[in-house]
Amino acid sequence: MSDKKRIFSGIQPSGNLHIGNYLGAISNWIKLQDEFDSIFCVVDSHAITVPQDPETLRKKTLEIAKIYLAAGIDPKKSSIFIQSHVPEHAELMWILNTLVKMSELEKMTQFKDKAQNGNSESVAVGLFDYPVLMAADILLYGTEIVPVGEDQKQHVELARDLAKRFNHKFGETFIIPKAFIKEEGMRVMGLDDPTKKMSKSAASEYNYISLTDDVETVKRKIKKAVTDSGSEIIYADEKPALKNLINIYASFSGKSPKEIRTLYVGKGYGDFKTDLAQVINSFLTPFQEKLNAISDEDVREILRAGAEKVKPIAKAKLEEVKKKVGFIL
Ligand code: ATP
Ligand code: LTN
Repeated sequence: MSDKKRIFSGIQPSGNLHIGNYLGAISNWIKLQDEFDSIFCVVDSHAITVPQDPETLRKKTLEIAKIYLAAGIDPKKSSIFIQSHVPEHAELMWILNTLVKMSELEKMTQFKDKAQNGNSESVAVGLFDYPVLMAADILLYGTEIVPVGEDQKQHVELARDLAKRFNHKFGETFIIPKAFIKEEGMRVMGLDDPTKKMSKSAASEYNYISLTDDVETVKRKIKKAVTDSGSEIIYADEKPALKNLINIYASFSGKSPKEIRTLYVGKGYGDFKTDLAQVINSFLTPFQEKLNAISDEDVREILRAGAEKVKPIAKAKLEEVKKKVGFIL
């Protein structure tokens, strides 16, 4: 491809993408795609680690790709593809599975959260193995940088460890990847509970603002968002709910938290929330117009071309790996 450094990232086509996914991940990718050789994946194989309705999964897979495009991922600069279109991911995962220890996977916080604090009785083996598939995604493409939200740092660390372990055992094969986490707006918290991250699998829709929420829904959700005691607009760790709302305001308006605080001196939560909904909507309305203008046919074609472009890279790396472990090719 080119001599630019490679970045790789992905999002699961499960649930509704929210402003946390946008601010923590996608918005970051847009800027990076000029500087790096970029690959963005819709990770459908990861999505089925928890039960999915097949029709919804198909619809969401195309929707995530459309969201990438509407947000500004340019298919001329970046490759966009569906994970299951490149079976090398699953093959490499199997080989990496033989290098990872049960105890390493048991430590993963995402697994612990999703398996209700380690209650592994009722969850699929695929959910346990999720980080190894993610490591395969990353390592197959000689990825140097993995732009993700802070919650994924532990998974990228595992990919690094597995790359080093493989290299040590079988000789230099994988590039050691690094997580890239944006400082500001990196962790958007739930609107109904500022102690937990905004999440598309949250029980209540009042936890998140979806990228497809309409103007009225945004107003309603922001109005219902929890705030801290007091009435002043203050940016402080002791006021986590307000801090989160100010961070969201700052990310979408380009203003600093300090400027926002000054704007609302002498004003109350009501004024602040009305403006916050407006700030979010002035991002979402044009974004949704772009999103709705992309047809299923167009996005399918982009995804097909994306898979064609990345397949040779994945194939070559997997072949190298198979040779090193002693498979006959
Ligand atoms: P779920 O809660 O269902 O596991 P999710 O909302 O965390 O899903 P993912 O598909 O796991 O979404 O994450 C996609 C990307 O968005 C990842 O890079 C992740 O770090 C980032 N991300 C997810 N939630 C947030 C958040 N609240 N704030 C910032 N970034 C986030
Ligand atoms: N687990 C990631 C999604 C993901 C990913 C990847 C991110 C799957 N494979 C490879 C970066 C690189 C998440 O965001 N939940």
